[in-house]
Amino acid sequence: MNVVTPFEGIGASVRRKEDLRFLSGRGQYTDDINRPGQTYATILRSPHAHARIRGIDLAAARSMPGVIAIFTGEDMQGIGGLPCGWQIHNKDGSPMAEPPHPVLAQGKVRHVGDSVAVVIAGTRAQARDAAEAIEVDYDVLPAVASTEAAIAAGAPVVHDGVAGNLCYDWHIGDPAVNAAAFQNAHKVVEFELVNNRLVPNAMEPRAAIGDYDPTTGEYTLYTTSQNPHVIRLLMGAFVLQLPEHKLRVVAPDVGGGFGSKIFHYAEEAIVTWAAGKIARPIKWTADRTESFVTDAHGRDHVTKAKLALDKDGRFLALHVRTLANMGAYLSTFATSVPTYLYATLLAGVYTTPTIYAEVKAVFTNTTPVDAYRGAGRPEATFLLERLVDVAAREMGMDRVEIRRRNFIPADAFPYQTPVALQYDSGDYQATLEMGLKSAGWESFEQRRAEAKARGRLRGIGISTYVEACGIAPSATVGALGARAGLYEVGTIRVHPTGSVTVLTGTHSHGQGHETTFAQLIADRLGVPMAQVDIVHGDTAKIPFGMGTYGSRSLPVGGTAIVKAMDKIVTKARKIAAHLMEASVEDVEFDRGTFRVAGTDRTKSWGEVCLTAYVPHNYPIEELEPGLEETAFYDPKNFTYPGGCHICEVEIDPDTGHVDVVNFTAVDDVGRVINPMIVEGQVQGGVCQGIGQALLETAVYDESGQLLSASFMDYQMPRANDLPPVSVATHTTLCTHNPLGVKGCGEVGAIGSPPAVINAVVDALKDYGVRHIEMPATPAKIWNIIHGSHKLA
Ligand code: MCN
Repeated sequence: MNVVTPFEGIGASVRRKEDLRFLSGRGQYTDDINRPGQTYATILRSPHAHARIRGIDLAAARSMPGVIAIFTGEDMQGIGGLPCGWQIHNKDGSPMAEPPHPVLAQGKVRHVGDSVAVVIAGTRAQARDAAEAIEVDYDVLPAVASTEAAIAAGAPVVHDGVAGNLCYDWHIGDPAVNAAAFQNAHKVVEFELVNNRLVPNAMEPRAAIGDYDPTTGEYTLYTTSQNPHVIRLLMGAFVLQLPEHKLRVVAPDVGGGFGSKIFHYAEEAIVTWAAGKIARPIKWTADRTESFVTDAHGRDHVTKAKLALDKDGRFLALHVRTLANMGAYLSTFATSVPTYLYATLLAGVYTTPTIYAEVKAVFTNTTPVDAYRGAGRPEATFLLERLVDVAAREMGMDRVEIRRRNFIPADAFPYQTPVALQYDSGDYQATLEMGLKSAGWESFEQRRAEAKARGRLRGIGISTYVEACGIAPSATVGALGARAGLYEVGTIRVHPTGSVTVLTGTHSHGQGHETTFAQLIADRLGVPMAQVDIVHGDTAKIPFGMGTYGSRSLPVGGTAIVKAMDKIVTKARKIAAHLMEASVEDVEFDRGTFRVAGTDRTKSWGEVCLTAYVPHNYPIEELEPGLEETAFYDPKNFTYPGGCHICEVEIDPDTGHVDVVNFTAVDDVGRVINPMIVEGQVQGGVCQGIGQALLETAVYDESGQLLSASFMDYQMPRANDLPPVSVATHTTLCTHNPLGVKGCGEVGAIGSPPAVINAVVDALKDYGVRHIEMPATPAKIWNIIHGSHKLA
């Protein structure tokens, strides 16, 4: 029992424990759950982007077969709106505009897909049929869909009382210092770009089941969430105003989230509230089209930037103006994305002495926009890494050399950036050199020439990045406007036979926590992984938790588990000392064995655990029986993964199609717990980055219709779009958590898009291309090649 063989601890590429369940079809997703007496809900959604509701006629729908109840916004008038979790302040110190976000529309709809009514019936088909029979009298209003149009004079107003559709006008940095630095520049490179809007598209669409027990007054919500405790907090405190002990939120297996399942969505509140009204369980499951128009979208920035350089190519100053689209309502964490997750990352891996960034967030008649894998950090990285490439070209410098010249040196950590963050560790030069070697950078021109001989255009692109994750110190985020703490919770329950149950406040929906967290236990306590269960996703079982996003689960949730283990070991050593009649100071513990230092007197983990629960001959006055401990951990800082991504592409000039032929990622994610899982996480993120760079984009027409609202029109990456992704790690330890770990869940999506576009621009260098907006579709590229220029 005590000897862990083969090695399953930190650093072992152990296969994922959870995969047996998933691969054998035994996963338990929300839609797999059925409650006795269950009914089905369909949400009637607005077909218009902006309209006043003159009236809703429910008569025909009410008489349809199987209909149990229909509710509209009028029925939910006493219910609170969906809250925004982060308050931003304007430049002048005034708070942002925070218009209400009703659960069901109150008199007006503001985006296609806005929820108008809920129909509850005996079957899903009956609910759908009845929803179609509802007559809504809409007074259609002019809509505004594009980010830039939202602040143009005379634009339709999304929310009465929000002038100019401006949610906030925020800034960071000292504008005067910044302006002065531009005066001394040898060269100023100006650049504009769009960060394209993405639709998340997790494999499992969102779903929710509301249940109510009239005998106890308890509500249960089963939901596809990344953070059940946060949903309970927001829904209980703000929307339904229920005491938390009467509300249980269960997030069972979840088929991917990528950020889109962090937020508290209307449907969760609707089914929970309505279950109380009809005293029967209600299930709602989104179809794919519904997901396209209701899952919070990602990115959608329009940016103007300028970079000042001295004659040697050293960065003197960066100035950034960004417009960020919030969509029609403020989704839970939307406001923090273009501010504290974007603008604070604009130093990147460089020593730029002064940075000034101004961010205006605007409302439009589109689906709300919020965090999507990387959230803010991909937008910052894309801007910087494109800008650096453009600057290199315009300075006549080598793309690698300009980066080397401006890197924060490895001996400069901790490094205070001019945009608030203090990076604790990193070695950007080392990851760059590893990346160049692994990608065969030096021999690239030969490959370009060979490709040219075959009539293909070959290019190579590089991106060097840093990101901030492991979110975050509660005091810091609280001072910046977060309305929640961002600590994490871990409970270790050691059973009498020595097996272990871990309760964690994070949620695994593809990240492999059931494996890597069990590895932490195996490594420290010496308990084989097969005897360790990781429990997550149920507010009735886990004391509390802030959930999974911002690659925080290992750095924050994993550390809470380590802290709980510290407490377990402290108590277990006391028990061992008692058993061995030794002083506790003399008892050492190493992976399952307690030993009196310098002797051969030992006690096994199993003996000590049994004694804790069978306390015969036990100093019961001094030591409570049992072996279970809980720890809350609030980190001192973010963690700062960084690295180098290199992409190689070939373009077919006849079609404009881009083949990604090679992708190299070298990432510093601190100490690696499970190299295989880290590799998978990086590869998954890189696939999403390639999707953003080459394929995906949400297209709205002027009236606010989402034209790309199905897989026919929104191009997700498929296997043949993706190259083999070579992943390597280079470790600098995080200095403020005991494991030395940094998050890895988003790095792939953060580093990759600029590497891809830099490669595409490089492949097209003979055509005078300065920039190409994402996605770099065949049509855009064909037009570049066959427009004013011909293939050389
Ligand atoms: N890990 C490790 N060693 C490290 C860092 C991490 O072994 N140095 C392991 C962790 O123990 C964990 C996994 O890698 O098993 C990811 O850890 P972490 O970086 O802490 O990220 P989170 O678990 O908090 O996951 C969140 C992150 C985010 S923000 C998005 S978005 C995302 C992602 O993870 N969504 C995903 N990866 C995803 N993967 C899948 N399959 N599905 C999603 O929805």
